[in-house]
Amino acid sequence: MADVEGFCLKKVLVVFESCLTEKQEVLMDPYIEGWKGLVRFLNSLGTIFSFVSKDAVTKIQIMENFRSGGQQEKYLTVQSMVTYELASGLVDLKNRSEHPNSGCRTILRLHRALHWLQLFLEALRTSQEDSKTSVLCTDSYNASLANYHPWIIRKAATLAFCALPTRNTFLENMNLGSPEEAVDMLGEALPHICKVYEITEALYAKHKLLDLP
Ligand code: 1PW
Repeated sequence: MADVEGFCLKKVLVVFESCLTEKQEVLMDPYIEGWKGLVRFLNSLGTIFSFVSKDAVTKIQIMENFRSGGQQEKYLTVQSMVTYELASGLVDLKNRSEHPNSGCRTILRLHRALHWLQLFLEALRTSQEDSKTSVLCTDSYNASLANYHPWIIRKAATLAFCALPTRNTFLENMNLGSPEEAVDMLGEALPHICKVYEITEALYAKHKLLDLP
């Protein structure tokens, strides 16, 4: 299943399954690991996507620093991070000033991007063979992440999507076997990403963190 670079999207997607604890908390380390895999996937789509992955890399690095820093145990789960950062006044709630790179706002950005990925892969999974990936990707982007991006980023992102390969090439690039096998795997793996997304969304909604600057 792995190609020469050892990339396999299935491995990436199953990592998100291991994010959830019995108490339905989201573990930070596999979340970060899953994102690193998504970045490898993005980079495999061509250099045109490097501007997209670059920001994700920066944000992954911020979270890794928390996980190796002095307060690392506070960042064991997304839940413990929210509790700790809010209780310690480490989150800029109105304007980005004293704590420009809090864990809460950084995870929020990745969380929104994960929603886009989820919508896109779901659209890909359920699309007809002759569907255009650029259209599926643009539609899912416009329905999610685009709402948080300024015009210039929306423009650049939409341009990059035009370079996406055809649906079948795209599915084959995932190294999951035939396009049909790739579609089956997505059907199995996407619910795990959805679950992680929903739990994070509910947590952020509960603490009114969905609009962090
Ligand atoms: C093929 C489908 C792949 C979906 C993977 C998702 C990766 C998403 C990264 C999008 C990044 C676009 C350029 C960066 C924009 C940032 O300004 C923005 N970051 C995100 C992740 O949306 C907001 O971060 P900021 O500027 O508030 O620190």
